[in-house]
Formats: sequence, C-alpha cells, structure tokens
Amino acid sequence: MSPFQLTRTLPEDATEADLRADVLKGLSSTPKELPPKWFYDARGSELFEEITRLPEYYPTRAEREILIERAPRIAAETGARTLVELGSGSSEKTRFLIDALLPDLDTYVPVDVSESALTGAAESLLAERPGLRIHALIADFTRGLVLPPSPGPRLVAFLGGTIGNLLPAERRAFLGAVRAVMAPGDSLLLGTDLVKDEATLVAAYDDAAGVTAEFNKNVLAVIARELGADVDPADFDHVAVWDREHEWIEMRLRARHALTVKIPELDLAAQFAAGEELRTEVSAKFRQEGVRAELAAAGLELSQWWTDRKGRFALSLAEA
Ligand code: AVJ
Repeated sequence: MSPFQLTRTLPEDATEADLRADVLKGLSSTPKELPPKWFYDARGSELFEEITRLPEYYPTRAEREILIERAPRIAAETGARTLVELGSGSSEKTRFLIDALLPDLDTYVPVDVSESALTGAAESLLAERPGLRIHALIADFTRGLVLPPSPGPRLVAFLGGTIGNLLPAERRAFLGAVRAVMAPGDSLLLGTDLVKDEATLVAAYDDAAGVTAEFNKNVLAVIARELGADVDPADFDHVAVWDREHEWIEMRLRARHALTVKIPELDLAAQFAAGEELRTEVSAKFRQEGVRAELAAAGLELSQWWTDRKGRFALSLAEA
C-alpha cells in the first residue's frame, strides 16, 4: 500500500456553503461576527506564518521550546504508534514530535480543512522519513471526528493554542468529540496560551509592523473574492482588545465611517454605523486549573503540564 493516503470527509462544496451560512448569519447579527477559520486562504495562511516570526508573537516560539524539550518524555509516556494532529497546517513543529516517536510510530494522521497544506506537508515528510505511513484527512474536526484504522496507542495533538479560538461551549463539544475517538491508553497533547499581562497579550495581536492588522482584514478579501462582497478593507481599522472577564483576546474590524457591505448573491446589505465593530476572532488564554477542569469535564485526566521557561504557554498531556 502507498505510504500516503488522503481521505476527504468534507464534500467538495462544503467550504463554500459554510462560508455563505457564516457570513449571512454573522453579518446579520448584533454584534456582528465572523468565525476565524475564514482568515486562512493562501494569503491568510502566509500572513499567519509571518505572524509566527514577529517579535511580539511569542506563542509559536514558546510552544516550540516546550516541544523540543519534552518530546522524548511525550514519546516515552505515550508510546504512541499513531499520531493524529488536528489543524496540522504546515506540520512544522510536529517534526520534533514525529522524530521522538519514531521508530515506534507507524502512522501520522494530519487533519486539516486545507488540502494544499496537507499534501504539501505530507510530501516533504515522506521524503525525509521513509517508512512512515501518512493518512491525511481533509476534515473539519469541529464537526466530529472519524479516524482511519491505525495501530494504537494513539496520541492526538492539538497545538498552537488554536483551542482558544473556540468559545467555552464549543470547547466542551470539541473535547467531548476528541474523547469519543480515544481508547484506553490513548493520549491528548494540547497547546494553550496562558493568561499574562495585558500589554504582552495585546501587542501579540497588534504588532508594530501591522502584519496582524493585514491578517485580520484578509477575511474581508476572502468574502469579496468568494462571495462577491462589495467591501473595501481600507474602510476598517484593526482592533485587538483584552477581555479580562472572559480572559480572551478579541480581534475586531471597526468601520471607519458609516458604510454598507453588499453581498447580492446572499441578498444581504449589512449596514455598519461609524465605529461599529465586527468580531473576527476570540483567542482565549488559559490557566492550569481551567485546563484541568475542562479536560476532566470531557473525561480526560491531566497528567503533565509543561510550560516554556518564561511561563507564557503550556503543553498539557491528558489520558482517557
Ligand atoms: C492560530 C488560532 C493560535 O489565536 O493566536 C494569530 C491565530 N490570530 N494572530 C492565535 C492568530 C491573530 C492564532 N491561532
């Protein structure tokens, strides 16, 4: 059998239909909002990669530091023969994990909504790690998870702090779905950004070079291209605020003056008052006790909690 298999669990047109539904609902609600997953077209993914290299955006470097230091422990404790990675993207940091899990590792299962990210990452991985089986899944794991057959024990990794993009109720559903595909002896490796001083957090989402502002506005370019929306990104300002009650960062786009975003094919004319904001992302920040409690509520027990030296980011290991 070929060492690379690709399974699509999403219909080809699901993305388009989802985008329409999200835009129709989000631009008709008060306050207006759009889910962050629509940032990531080719340009948005490129901008995110650029964000990860900004001096203000510490999470990627902090998580890489933990992964490099703890990968051998993770391998020893999990003994994983299958690594499932949710939202794998370019699989860049995963290499540390894969190398520590080899030679016992049999199959790597990257799961992402982006087919191009999956095939690109798989190609280079296969060239470097002959013998590793890769079964890529094009799937939206927020809608439940069906995994291909592969040997256990399994390690499910959800890195980058992306769980922070989910609201509490969505996190509950997500962790429940992950727990549901885990057998006894399987593990979850979860990356979470941590609560810290407001200035550091806000700077990470409002960098001096303006890359995050461009990333935020890219969602407008996506709806203009995909849905023919009549919208000019220059009519909006990038806003990043720390919500201390919910302990999350919100990214918003603020209308510089009164305007209407027209999307004829959705029969939509969304009116913005001057200064009105559209919420484009929630990025929740965590504390150990909160992570432990959310895992426990899903039937998962926190067994390891590792942070970078500066205590900015955490990797949690949990067992079913
Ligand atoms: C990829 C979801 C982890 O929330 O920090 C980066 C996305 N948004 N800058 C994050 C993001 C603004 C990022 N995640």
